Amino acid sequence: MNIGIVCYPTYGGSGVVATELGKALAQEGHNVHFITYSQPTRLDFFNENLFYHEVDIQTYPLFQYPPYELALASKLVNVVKYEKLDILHVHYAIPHASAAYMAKQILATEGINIPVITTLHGTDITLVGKDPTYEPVVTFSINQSDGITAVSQDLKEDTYAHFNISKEIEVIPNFIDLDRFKKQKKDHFRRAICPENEALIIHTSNFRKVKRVQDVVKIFNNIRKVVPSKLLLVGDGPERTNTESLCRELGACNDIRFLGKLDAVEEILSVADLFIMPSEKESFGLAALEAMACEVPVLSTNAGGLPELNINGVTGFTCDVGDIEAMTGRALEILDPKNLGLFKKNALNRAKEFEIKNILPKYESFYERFLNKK
Ligand code: GMT
Repeated sequence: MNIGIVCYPTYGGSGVVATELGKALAQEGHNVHFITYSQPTRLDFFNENLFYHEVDIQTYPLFQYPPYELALASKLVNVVKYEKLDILHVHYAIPHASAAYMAKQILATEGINIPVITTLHGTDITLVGKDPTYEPVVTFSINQSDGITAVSQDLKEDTYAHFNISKEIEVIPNFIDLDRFKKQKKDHFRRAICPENEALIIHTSNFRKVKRVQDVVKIFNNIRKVVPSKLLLVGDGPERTNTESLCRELGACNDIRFLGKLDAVEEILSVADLFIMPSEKESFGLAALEAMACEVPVLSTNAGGLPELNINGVTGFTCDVGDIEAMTGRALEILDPKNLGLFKKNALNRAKEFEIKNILPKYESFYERFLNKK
């Protein structure tokens, strides 16, 4: 197949999933064309089946906001026509689904029928999409997609609850590359971070409000009073400064390290004992899956799709959003040496269910359904 993929190319779960999906499809022999405003971060090598088309955004003094959606739609028309694409797969509804709709209409005037698949990732529905600023366009463009997928059952239900969607939404969960995300021997890291063999706790995110990073610090501050431990915070974003202030207020700075945006996060995950994800909303929780693949149990909230990934009492625990006391108790239960080994083993076994080779065929057969209708 000749497949076009549209996504956000920077750091962020939806862009990572889209890029990894494209790479895996290319390995299966499909031609994959990425159409985005800059080179996706994980697309930094040569593969004969992978192509990249940059969307040019023209500025003009009249434009306070350059119309990216129009530039994207025009680029899609060109790429579909000249690269003879069979299908367009857009990740994150805003503005990709409506740009794809516009391109589809333009191509139809030339007798070209391009099926459009939209994958909903989370905030395009739960935070941004349902805001009245965007809702009518989001509803319309989701309904106009030929196929719709969501990364969890919860996100599917949320979409039906908040938008007037007339089509079937297929749940295809996110996936993991176990060749990259696996426990590696990095004992020297562990010795450097935890010289007294303290427990090692980790959180990775984009430090947006929805991630509740300050809850991580509060839970950790309780844990370290019972079990000697260290906390690594990976990532960066708007809540970083407030989180640093909280660490200072709690007098916990010596036990907490901010590592910033790390590419090789699997190396640090390899030496961790517990991953904390206290998100207010989380459609899937890709970062938690990455931790589980490296044999790290997860303490998360029960928000969104998290309980579909993190099995309460098996791969870790799920608690109510903001319940710091409950989360502290559960963290101590996981870290108890008589439990930790089993939680680690269960986390890995659960991650294996999401291995890319199990999920890729689901996308391929989903595409086929719409190609056959062409
Ligand atoms: O979590 C974010 O802020 C980034 C966001 C995105 O769109 O890149 O992540 C969403 O998509 C990921 C990939 O499908 C999911 O694993 C995340 O759970 C989801 N984030 C939220 O729902 C908050």
